[in-house]
Amino acid sequence: MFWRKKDKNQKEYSPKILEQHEALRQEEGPQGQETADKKVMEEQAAWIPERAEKEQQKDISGRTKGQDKEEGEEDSGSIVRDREEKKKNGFFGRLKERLSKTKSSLIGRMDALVLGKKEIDDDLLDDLEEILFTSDIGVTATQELIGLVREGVARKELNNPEKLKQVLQENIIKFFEISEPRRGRPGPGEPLVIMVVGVNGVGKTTTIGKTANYFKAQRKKVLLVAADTFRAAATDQLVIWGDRVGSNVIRQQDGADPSAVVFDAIPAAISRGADVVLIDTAGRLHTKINLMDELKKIQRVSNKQLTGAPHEVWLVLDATTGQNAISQAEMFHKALGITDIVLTKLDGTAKGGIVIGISHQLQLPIRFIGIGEQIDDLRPFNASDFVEAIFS
Ligand SMILES: Nc1nc2c(ncn2[C@@H]2O[C@H](COP(=O)(O)OP(=O)(O)OP(=O)(O)O)[C@@H](O)[C@H]2O)c(=O)[nH]1
Ligand SMILES: [Mg+2]
Repeated sequence: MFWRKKDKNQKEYSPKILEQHEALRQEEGPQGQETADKKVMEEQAAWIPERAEKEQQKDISGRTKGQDKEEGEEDSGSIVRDREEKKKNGFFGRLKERLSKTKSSLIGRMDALVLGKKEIDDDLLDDLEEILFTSDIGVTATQELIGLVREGVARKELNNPEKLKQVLQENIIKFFEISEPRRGRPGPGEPLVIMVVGVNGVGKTTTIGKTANYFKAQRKKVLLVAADTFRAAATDQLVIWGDRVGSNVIRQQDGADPSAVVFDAIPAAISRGADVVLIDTAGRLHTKINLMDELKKIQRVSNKQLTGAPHEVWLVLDATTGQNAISQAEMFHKALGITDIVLTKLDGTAKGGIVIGISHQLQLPIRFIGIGEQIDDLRPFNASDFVEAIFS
C-alpha cells in the first residue's frame, strides 16, 4: 500500500483538498459547512504530504518536471520541427512502443514466416493460423481471417506472401466496425452516469482516475463514487485519484452497502450540477453475496434515482489475462449488459491481439485502452491507429 492514514490532529492540509471543500461550502451554503468539514477530515486522513510533494513535481501528464521526453517517444531533438507533427509522432510513437511486445509476437513471427516464400500454400496458411491463434486473437476471429485469406488465394486475387500482412490489416480494421451499443443518454441538465465493473485487480480504479482526468480536460465536472466498500482502502485509493484530478468523491465508511453509496451519490451529483458520474465497484466480495447480484442492485438503485442511469456500463479487462478476458466479458455482459470495454495493461504484454478477439466475438466496442500506469496512459481506442501501431 503506497498511502498511509494520519491521525486526525495533524495540522498539514492538502491545498487541493482545501480548495475543493471551499468550493463545496460555497456551493451548498451554511448547511454544507458541516459536511465539508467532515469531508476535509476524512480526505485529509488519506493524504500524505510527502506523496503530494512528489506529485507536485509532476505536471498533469504524470511526467516529472524537467523531463520532457518519455521513453520510446520519437523526438529527434530538432528545434525547428513542426509542433503538431512532433505531438502526433510522440503520441503514435508512444503507442507503438507500448504495444511492441504484441507487435513482435504477431508481426515478428509473420515476417519470419513469409521471408523467402514465393507462394501461399497450405503449409504457410496452417502456420499463419497458429501464429494468429497463439497471439490471443481468439478462435472465431482467427478462423474468419484465415477463411478470408483462403478465399482470396482460391480466387487468385492473393498469391504473394508479401501481401498477406496488408490483407490481414485491412480485414482486422473491418472487424472493429460494429454497430453502436445501446447506450442511454442523460436528459438535459442530468449527469452521465457510468458504472465501471470488472474482476479484482484489472485496473478499474486506475481507469476511473485516468478517465476523470480525460473528462476534466474537456471541462466537464466529474464526480467519483466509491461503491467498492468491501476492500479496505479501496475508497482511499479513489480519494487519492480524486485529489489528483480535482474531482470530489462521494464515499461512506468501509463495509457500507455499495447501493446506499450510489443512492446518495446520484442526487448529490444532480444537485451539484455534475456532468459525469463515475461509479467504482468491487471486483470481489468478501461476503457470501454474489458479485453480479450486488452489481445488478447498484444498477437498479441508479435507475431509481435517475431514470436511465447507469447510462453506460464499462467492463474493464486486463489484457495480460489473454483468453480468460473473453470468458469474463461473456459473464459480465450476460448479467449486466455491458456497453463498452476498456482493455488495460496493453503495455508489457504480448497478448494485445485480445483486443481484436474480444471486440469481434462480443460485438462490443473498445472504448479506451490502458497502456501504462500514468495519468495520461489511457487512450480513446482508435482501430486504425491500433492496427497500424502493431503492423507498421
Ligand atoms: N502497466 C499497467 N498497469 C496498470 C494499467 N491500469 C492499471 N494498472 C495497474 O494495475 C493495478 C491494479 O489497478 P486497480 O485500479 O487498483 O485495479 P482494480 O480493478 O480497481 O482492483 P480492485 O479494486 O482490487 O478490484 C495497479 O497497480 C495499477 O497501477 C495499465 O494500463 N498498465
Ligand atoms: Mg479498485
